[in-house]
Amino acid sequence: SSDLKAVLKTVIPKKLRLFEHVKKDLSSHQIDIQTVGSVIGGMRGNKAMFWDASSVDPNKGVTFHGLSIEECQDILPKSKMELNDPKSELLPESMLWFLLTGCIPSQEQIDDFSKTLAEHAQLPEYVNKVLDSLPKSLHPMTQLSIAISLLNNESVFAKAYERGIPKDEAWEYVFEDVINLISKLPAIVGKIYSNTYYNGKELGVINKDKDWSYNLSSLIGFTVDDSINHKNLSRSQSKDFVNLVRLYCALHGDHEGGNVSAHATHLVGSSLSDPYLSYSAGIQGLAGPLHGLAAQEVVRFILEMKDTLDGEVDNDAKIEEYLWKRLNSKRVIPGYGHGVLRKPDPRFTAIIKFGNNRPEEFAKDRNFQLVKKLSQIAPGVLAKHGKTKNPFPNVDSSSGILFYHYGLKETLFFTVIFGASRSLGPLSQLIWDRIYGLPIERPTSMDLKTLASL
Ligand code: FAM
Repeated sequence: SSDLKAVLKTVIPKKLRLFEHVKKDLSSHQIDIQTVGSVIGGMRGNKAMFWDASSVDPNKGVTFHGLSIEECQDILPKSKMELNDPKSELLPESMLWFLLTGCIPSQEQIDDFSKTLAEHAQLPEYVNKVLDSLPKSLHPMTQLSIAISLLNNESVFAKAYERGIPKDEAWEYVFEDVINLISKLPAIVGKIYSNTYYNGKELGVINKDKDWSYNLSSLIGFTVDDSINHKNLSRSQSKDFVNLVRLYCALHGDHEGGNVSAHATHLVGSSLSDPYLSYSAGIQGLAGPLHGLAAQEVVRFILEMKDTLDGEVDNDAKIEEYLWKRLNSKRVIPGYGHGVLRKPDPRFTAIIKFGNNRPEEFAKDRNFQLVKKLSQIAPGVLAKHGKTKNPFPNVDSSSGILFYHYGLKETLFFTVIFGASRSLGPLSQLIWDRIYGLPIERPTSMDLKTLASL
C-alpha cells in the first residue's frame, strides 16, 4: 500500500486547494430548498452530503469519477494471472485504488497492491475466538459487524488520537486502518461462512500471489485449485465464480454517499470514531431489508416464486398473478425500486450480461431465466400498482441468483459479500473526510408541533 499512499499524496494538494476555494468562496451559496416533505420523508432528493468518488444519475445510474461501469471494466486492471482471458473481470482492488485517488492504476501497481492486501489478511486470534464463540443462529451480517468492531483493538488511528496528533496528520492513520480492514475482510467473510455452515472447517487458504476476490472465494470453498476438501462441497467447478465476485465487489463498492451504509459510515466517522467502528455501523445499515439485505430477500423470493409457478418460468400470467398477490398483501417486491434511480440499474444490467455471456452456465438455469423474465414483467405491474417512483430492477435483483447458480446456496450469507464490497467507497471517502478535516456531522431536528405550525 506504500505505492497507493504515494499516489494519494500526489493528488492531495490540488484537491485541497479546490476544497479551500469551495469552503472560502462558496459556503453561503444555496444549493437546494429545504421542504417539510424532505424532513419527514427520509431527506429524499436532498442534496446535503459531500461525496467525491462516485455519483448516481437518476437515469444513467452510477459513475465512478465520471466513468461508467463498462469504461471501468475496460480500463481497470485485472488479475495478472488472467491477462489473456477476455472473461476475466476488473479487480475490486483496482476499483479501490481508482475511487481513492481518481487515478487509473497500472497493472504492476495492482499486482503489488493485491499482494499487500493478502499479506495483511490474517485475523488476530481474538477475532477468530470471538467469532467461534457466537451462536450459529446469529445472522451472518451481525457476525460481520461484530468482527469489524472488534478490530477497533488494532486501530492505529484510535491509538494515535489518544496520544495526541495534529489534525492534518489524522488521515495517515485512518489510511493505515482502512487498508488493514479491507485486507482482512476475505478472512472475516471466510470465517463466518465456515463457522455458520461447515462447523468451522477450513475451506480454503489465503494465497499471497492471488487477488483479494480469489482469496475470498477460496476461503468460502470456491476455488478449484486451492480449496481444501473441495470435492466434499457441492460446488461448480467453474473458475468464473471468482470473476463473479470480482465484478460484483467492484460494482457494489460505491453508490454515492446518501445510501444507508455509506451515510452511516460517514456519520459515525465524523465523530472521529476509527474506521473499524465507522464501517461496522455501515454494515449494520446494510443489514436492513430495504438496503443490502434485499440481496438475500430476492433469492428467497425467486425460489419461492419458481416453486409456486411449478417451474413454468415463462408463464407471464402466472408471474403477474404472483406479483399482485405479494403487493396486495402489502409486501414489497424485493430487488425493485430505488431511492435515486429512475431507470433499470446499470449494475443489474452488468450482472445479467455476465450471465448472458456464459450460456454454457446460464442458458438452462431456470432461476436466471426467471430473474430476466421478471425484469420484463414486474415494471409494468409496479407501474400499475402506482406507488413506487421507480418500477425497475435494482442491483440486488440479479446478483444473488448467480451466486446460487455456482453453488453458494446459503441465502442469508449473500449480504456478507455485499458488506465486503461496500467497504471500498465509504472507507475511501473516510480517508478524504480526514484529509479535508470535515467537521462532526450535526444537522438540526424539528418537532411535530413546530412543523405543524409552519
Ligand atoms: N415493491 C412494492 N412497493 C414499493 C417498491 C417495491 N419494490 N418500491 C417502493 N415501493 C413503495 C414504497 O414502499 C412506498 O410505499 P408507501 O408510500 O406505502 O410507503 C412507495 O412505493 C414510494 O416509495 P419510493 O419513493 O418509490 O421508494 P423509496 O425511495 O422510499 O424506497 C426502496 C426505495 C429501494 C427502499 C424501495 O424501492 C423498496 O423497498 N424496494 C424493495 C427493497 C429493495 O430492493 N431494496 C434494495 C435497494 C438496493 F438498491 C440497495 O440498497 N441495495
